[in-house]
This record gives sequence, C-alpha cells and structure tokens, in this order.
Amino acid sequence: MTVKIFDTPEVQNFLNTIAGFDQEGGNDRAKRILHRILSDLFRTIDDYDITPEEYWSAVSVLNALGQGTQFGLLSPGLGFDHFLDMRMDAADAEAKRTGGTPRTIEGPLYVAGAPEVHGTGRMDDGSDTDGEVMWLNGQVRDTQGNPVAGAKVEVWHANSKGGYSFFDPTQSEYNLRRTIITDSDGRYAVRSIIPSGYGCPPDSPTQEVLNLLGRHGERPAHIHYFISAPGYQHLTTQINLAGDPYTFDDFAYATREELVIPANRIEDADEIARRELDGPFS
Ligand code: MBD
Ligand code: FE
Repeated sequence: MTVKIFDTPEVQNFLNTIAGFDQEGGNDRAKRILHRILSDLFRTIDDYDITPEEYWSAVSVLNALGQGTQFGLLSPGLGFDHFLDMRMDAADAEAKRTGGTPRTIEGPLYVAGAPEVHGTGRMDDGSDTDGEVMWLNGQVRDTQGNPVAGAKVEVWHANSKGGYSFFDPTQSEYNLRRTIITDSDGRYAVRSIIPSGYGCPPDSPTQEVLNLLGRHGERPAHIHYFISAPGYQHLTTQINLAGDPYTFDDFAYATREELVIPANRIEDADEIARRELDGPFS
C-alpha cells in the first residue's frame, strides 16, 4: 500500500474538522497545537505507509505507557526534558541571565512534602545495609557569589540499588528525600548513602521503546536538587558522582560537565569517628 493522500483537500478538511476549526468553543491554542500534531502524525503515516497493524501496536505501547510513571520515564529518554531545558537556557541567555549552577532535568521521580531539616540532618532511614555513608554538603550562593541564608534545598536520590522511595515499595516514605533550609552562611550538610545509577525496568514499556531504537535505559549515579529562595529564580538541577560508566552516556541526556562532582573518600579513622559522633556537620 503506497497511496499518498495527505495533501488532498479531503484530508486537509478532515484535519480542520477534527481540530475543531469549524466550530466555536474549546481552546484556540489547544486547537492549533493539536492540529499541528495530528497533521504531522497523519503525514508520517502517509509517508511511511504505516499499516493498521503497526498503528494498533503503537496504541498498545501508548496504553502501557499510560500506566504508572511510564510516560514520565520515556519522556527524558526521548529527549523532551532536555529539549525544554535547552529552551530555558536559550531564554536565559537572551535575557542576559548568566552565571550560577547550570540547570538540568527534574525527571519523573520527585515527590513533594519531604521532611524539612535546618542546615543539617540525615536523609537515609538506616535500612540500606549495602549503602555506603555519604556526607553531602554545599553552599547556596547568588550569581554574585553571596551566600543565601534560609534558601530551600530539596534533595532526592536513589538508594544503593538505584531505587527511589514511593516508586520502590521496599523503601520507607521519604527515604532519601529531604527539604533542607540553609543556615546563616547559606550552607547545608546532610548525611546520606551513596546512590547507585538508575536503570529502566527491563520489561517496562519504556525499555521496550528504547530497545526499538537500539538504546539502553541507564542513568549514572546522580542526586537531584530544587533550589529556591524568595526573589530568586528557581533552580532544578542534579549532580553526578564522577567515575560512573554512564556519566557521559545518560539515557536521559541530563549530564552537564559542570555538574560532575568528584567525591572525596574519607579514609582517616579519626575524621570518620568525629563525623559519626557529631553528624555530618562540622
Ligand atoms: C531517574 O532517576 C531520573 O532522574 C530520570 C530523569 C529518569 C529516570 C530515573
Ligand atoms: Fe533520578
């Protein structure tokens, strides 16, 4: 079947009808956007002679993606999240908003309402016996380099198996998720465990689509951040722990050179003992 009908008046009129162009009501922007998307898809069907069988198999993939967070997971794999970031970067550049830590994608695994701690605290519930202790500290500064006291630093990351609380039923609520308020010097310091990279579930519809593209679904070990303070632009970002085999081969395209952070291994027994006693905070 190699017929081409897209450019005929019948098909063009049909598209106008489907998108509600022939009638009042509805939302004008939605009409125009849906008209564009449907036009592009109809043209694709025409150009590639997509068969009904192929179309219905795509419908069944879309239905499967509708379960759980599966489209949220495929979305960064298909580059939508990074593309939106590229557009925000370009808008910042055009408005001459420069400097500061680069943004990167949020991903599908943020959960609002994490316990709040002031300056210091512990993120893990102690149950991940394979998890290696990690002290995570930093300072929120504005683009002039001045510390921002009382900034909100929301941090979330995976456990040693690459799983996130709320999505991995073996973890307690809000495990490895905290809202940290920076101290008077803009600093925060929390104790947690070193996260592992994330891999899309092998039998998920997301991985099924990636397989069709000959692609893996792996992310390097990373830690997510939202940083906000009144009067400042909200920052969504991540850091990557240096040395992961997927650092520059992230299926979600979220790595940025400036966000790859080498961890320092603390070997000194006295220093470890002092941190165990005092918490992560000194
Ligand atoms: C993750 O942990 C993640 O951050 C993204 C973007 C996609 C899948 C899993
Ligand atoms: Fe993540």
